[in-house]
Amino acid sequence: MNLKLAIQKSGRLHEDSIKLLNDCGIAVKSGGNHLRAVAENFPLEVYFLRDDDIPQYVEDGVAHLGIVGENVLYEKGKHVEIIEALGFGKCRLSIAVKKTDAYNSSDFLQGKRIATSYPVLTQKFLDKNQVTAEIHEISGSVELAPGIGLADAVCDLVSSGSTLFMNGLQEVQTILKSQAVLVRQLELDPELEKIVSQLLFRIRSVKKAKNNKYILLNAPNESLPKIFELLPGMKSPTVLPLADEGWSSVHSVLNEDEFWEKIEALKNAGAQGILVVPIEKMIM
Ligand code: PRT
Ligand code: ZN
Repeated sequence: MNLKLAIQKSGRLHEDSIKLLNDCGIAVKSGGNHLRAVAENFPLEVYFLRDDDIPQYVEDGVAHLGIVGENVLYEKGKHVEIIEALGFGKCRLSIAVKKTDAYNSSDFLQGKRIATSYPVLTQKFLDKNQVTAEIHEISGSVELAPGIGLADAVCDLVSSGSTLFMNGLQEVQTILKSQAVLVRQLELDPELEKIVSQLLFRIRSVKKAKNNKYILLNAPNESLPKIFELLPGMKSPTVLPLADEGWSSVHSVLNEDEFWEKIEALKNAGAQGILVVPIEKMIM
């Protein structure tokens, strides 16, 4: 029995989705013109679809799992369960107005026309802020709408912000922060549940490895207590004596978030010859 996973056929989430599977040791070839690919070494079939269709396919059980942006997922409002945030495809859904407009609060939008591909999320935002505005649903190039007089504001996805900027718009309020997530059908056959657990275990190991670095350093023995305090490691750091009397080599794992702070503190505590190495997998 194969687990069926739906991913984007082409577009911003496609490559990262394939890469995630490959990092998990699952060999799947990128879409091309195929609708479906079977993994060579894991009980998985991958379906290549428009991202907008993925929530529905997973709700219906045509696919058991899907990788999709939270923006699409919440807009579609389908009954699926998020099982893991994947850390790629990060963006935000934001309100933007003309650069020359003074926007102080959502009251600015009262009675205005807002162009968006996300009518449901936009309406929810307006309702929450008790604003009545006219929503114009358009499927692409939303950022052009104010310039051609079709709308006064937009509600659109932003990552770097350069698209808004180039179209004379300013981002004024974020209504949703989004990233790609792994979703599943609510009810699954026990045999498929097992495969989901295996896949999830691999995904989490890959994610953890990405967020951590392996670190090796040398230090005089008298600095070791201070250095141990700075190093959480997986359990406790590995310490090996150096050929140089009175010196040790310390090996540990550092989290990406606190990486530079810790390196600075380790240097101040007496660490020398610090080596930092990427980790491929972390099995906890
Ligand atoms: O064909 P299909 O329907 O599958 O694809 P699509 O065209 O609907 O989606 P696609 O490939 O554009 O995006 C897929 C998903 O990527 C989105 O649903 C988001 O979850 C995520 N994502 C991340 C983004 C962006 N970043 C992003 N920047 N989706 C769109 N954009 C747009 C943005 O709106 C702007 O127009 O990219 C443009 C560049 O953004 P800036 O801010 O960097 O200029
Ligand atoms: Zn789409």
